[in-house]
Amino acid sequence: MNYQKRSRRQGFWHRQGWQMFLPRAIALLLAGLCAGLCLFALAACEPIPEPNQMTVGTANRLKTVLGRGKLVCGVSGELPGFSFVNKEGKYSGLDVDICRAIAAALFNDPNAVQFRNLNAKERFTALQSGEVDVLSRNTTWTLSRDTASRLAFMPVVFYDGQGVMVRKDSNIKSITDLKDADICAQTGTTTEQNLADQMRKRNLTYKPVVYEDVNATFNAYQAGRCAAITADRSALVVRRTRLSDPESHVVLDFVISKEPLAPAVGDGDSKWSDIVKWIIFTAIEAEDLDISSANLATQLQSKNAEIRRFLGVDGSLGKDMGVANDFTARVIKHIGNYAEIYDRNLGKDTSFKLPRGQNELWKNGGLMYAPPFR
Ligand SMILES: N[C@@H](CCC(=O)N[C@@H](CS)C(=O)NCC(=O)O)C(=O)O
Repeated sequence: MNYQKRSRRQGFWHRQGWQMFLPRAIALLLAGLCAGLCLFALAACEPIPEPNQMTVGTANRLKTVLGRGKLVCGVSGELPGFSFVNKEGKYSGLDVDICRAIAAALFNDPNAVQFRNLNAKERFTALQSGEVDVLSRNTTWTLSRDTASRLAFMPVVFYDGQGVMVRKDSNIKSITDLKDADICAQTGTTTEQNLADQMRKRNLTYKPVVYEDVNATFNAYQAGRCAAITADRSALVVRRTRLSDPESHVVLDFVISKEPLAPAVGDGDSKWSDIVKWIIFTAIEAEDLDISSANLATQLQSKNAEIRRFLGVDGSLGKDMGVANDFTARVIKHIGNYAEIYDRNLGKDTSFKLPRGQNELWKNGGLMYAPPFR
């Protein structure tokens, strides 16, 4: 009785002698096998993230971009002056140049960019899912996009406002003249909501005629399906030039909203957002310091401490941020300063000839301002 009790208490692991060795070895083997199988099962059951999901949120987007050897940039591709792809597949525009500036800073190669055309509706999902590294697509910075849509907005690259285009012979001169009009607009934009707010404020009824595609929206206006079309003013100015009879249309003087257009990156990767942010500020600061692609070689020899630090000749601003110390010089060499970017895409060197207006530097009465590079 005593024996039985003891042996049961000591149990399997406490038996002595070779008779007891065999079951212990089998048990150890089984335990090992079981642990191995469990680990295997765990690895198999763990959802393997899609390559694009792996880099969202807290992940290291810089590492992904550098590893890939090129930047994936979401643009419209349909908006001359901002992002437009011609028949030869060549991209141009202010938004395109922002993508190229990032590639220049990271790879010393402005062409290390793969562009993705995104319409208004698709653009945020493409960023949230990690399909694009940056969204550079005439996108208005708003509170809900910044927070609920989980984007991180970068510095504003174009201060815009919503406008209205009509036929010159239409007698529509002001917003009140739009009473009971059919008004064309693109869905998935801030445009629809702004129009509704402005019309409600004045107790004016109207009929929104909306399309998901920008070409469908402008074609509908051209075909006379609406008396007016509303969009960002810059977009109206550039798209007007593509109508079959531009001179018969006018972009009215008034502006009904604030549309600060800014690139965006996904939320939660502050290293990546810092890098993109300071690459954009580089173009503005270069204009502020009178450094352009034309005089860069001379400016690199400057004795001015501010210029030397900015261009990475002295100090370690770039290196400390995790990029090449001469990242600013790379941007200026390949893309130029903000004035050069503006002039060649929207300003005096183009057929649009958009005045700088609010997009002048702060010291010239505009809103373009870069914090100190120090
Ligand atoms: N800035 C506004 C409007 C942006 C927008 O998508 N505008 C249209 C109308 S011109 C456009 O660019 N469409 C081009 C496209 O869908 O590719 C926003 O962020 O919502």
